[in-house]
Amino acid sequence: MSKKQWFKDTVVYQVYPMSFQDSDNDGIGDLPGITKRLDYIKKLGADVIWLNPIYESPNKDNGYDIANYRAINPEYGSMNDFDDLLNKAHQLNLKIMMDLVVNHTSDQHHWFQESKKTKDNPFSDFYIWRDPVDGHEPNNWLAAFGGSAWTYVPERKQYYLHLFATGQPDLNWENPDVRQAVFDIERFWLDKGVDGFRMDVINLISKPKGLPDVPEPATAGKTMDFVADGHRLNEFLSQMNSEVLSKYDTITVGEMPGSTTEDAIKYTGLNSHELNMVFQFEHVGLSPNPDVRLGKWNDQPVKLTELKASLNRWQTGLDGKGWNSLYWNNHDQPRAVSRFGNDDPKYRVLSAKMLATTLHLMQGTPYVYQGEELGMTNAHFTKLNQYEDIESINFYHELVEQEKIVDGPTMLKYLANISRDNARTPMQWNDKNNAGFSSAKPWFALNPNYKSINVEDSLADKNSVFYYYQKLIKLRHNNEIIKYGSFEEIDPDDDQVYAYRRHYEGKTLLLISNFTDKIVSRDYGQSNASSLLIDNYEDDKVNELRPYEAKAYLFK
Ligand code: TEU
Repeated sequence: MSKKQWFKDTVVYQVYPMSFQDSDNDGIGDLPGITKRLDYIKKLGADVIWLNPIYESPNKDNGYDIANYRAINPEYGSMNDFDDLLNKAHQLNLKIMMDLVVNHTSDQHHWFQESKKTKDNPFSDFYIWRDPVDGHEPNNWLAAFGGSAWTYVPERKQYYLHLFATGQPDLNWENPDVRQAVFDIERFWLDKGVDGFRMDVINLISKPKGLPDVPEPATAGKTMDFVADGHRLNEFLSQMNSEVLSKYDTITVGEMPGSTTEDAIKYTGLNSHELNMVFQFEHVGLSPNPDVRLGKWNDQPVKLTELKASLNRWQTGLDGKGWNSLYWNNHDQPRAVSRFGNDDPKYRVLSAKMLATTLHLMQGTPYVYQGEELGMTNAHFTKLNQYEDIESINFYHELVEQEKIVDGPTMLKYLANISRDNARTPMQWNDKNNAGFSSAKPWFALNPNYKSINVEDSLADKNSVFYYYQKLIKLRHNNEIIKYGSFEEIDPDDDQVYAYRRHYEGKTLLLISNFTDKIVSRDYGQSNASSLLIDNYEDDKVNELRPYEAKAYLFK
């Protein structure tokens, strides 16, 4: 494997700094807190740490609105704290991946502060400004966090585009000065020794020519799909790669809402020289509400056959042509065991291990979101004032109070099922005060189940989800067939069991996962296997699959 391809051998651990570990007792996670916990991440076996944004920000979208790309948010610490974290991580042979948010900045960034003043200053064309059309917004695009994607600025007598919050103006990537400014930001962090970037909604940076309306009825989801994977995206990513990324030994992943496998092959293809891999959204966008105006806000479970069809499409679609990221959850998604498994105490551990086995034996680079390795669950909030996320709150007000599309109790059920807040409750380190996250009142509510789901208890239990993840990561590190094997789907229509094979250099790996709480039996020839690689029941009844049982076999 060439030096440049080490991303195929790695497992990434995602840290949401605000909720990971507080060290200065202000109730907010910080960089020294992460440094203090590096040994824990190393013990899990991860190779890379993805840090959600830690830059100076007014935090209208928890750091995804950056006001200064070269300064650390004081709530997280200083640049010296960052340098200390980076050095200690490297001493432990852990790489650091930063979150690069360059589709938009904060409206408090000095570029925007200048841009909005006049039409003829050096930053006037750094953003996407348009004249009113018949006294209204330039088109019918809607923003991902509610309302129009346009906001009027009287000083300029123009609207500016923001695909997300009004405080997140979209950068104008058509402007070569914007691209060079972004490349300089990347060089700043890469020259400090950072090992790569997760690029936030990077497939939105090339806007469609003329910014035409989306087909009515416009929705936020349709707007994002309409803008995604624009006509100059490959050009911009190729320029970024040739001018910056190719000069360093980096790992890069592009967050690409709406991208297809065909798109992903263009960005991550073996000869594409753009990015290493993408975060696609198909499998986490399943079971949307039948009413398109409600988008993702739904409480229906994901159908296994649809989940299999989606993941299998990406496995077979990129096999030998590109590279997948593998993830069940992150800071934008509900907790995996609640969404795809079963967080009833009777089945939580088993189904968390089953989900991990199913994902980690696929082809691609696995991402573990903080707490996923404990089997942390959704928060199961019941009241609106328990929510913090701009997306949750904005859509409650828009869909319940303004547009009256859904009633309050129903929307609260949808939020409990799928809001981003589910992923942002503080990390659960122990069963003591504030779960060991902080000695001050945490910025966001703890999940009360920290009393029974926490790191300390997990490390003391050899059958914990933590040690199971550790085993899976070790299996990946030590088995080429897991890293590089091809993918063969089995029985796509089976709505109880997920099974697939991997093939590499004459060997075959067989994965069989029972996604139900029933005992089922399946025979894929596992009795002829040369060895059992892993089983979340620790013993094997061969053709019988107990509730949420997952196992993998090797055939030599
Ligand atoms: O998310 C992009 C994105 O598409 C998500 O907002 C997703 O569509 C939504 O959360 C689904 O409900 C990235 C970041 O991961 C997210 O945290 C930011 O809020 C967003 O971009 C804007 O920067």
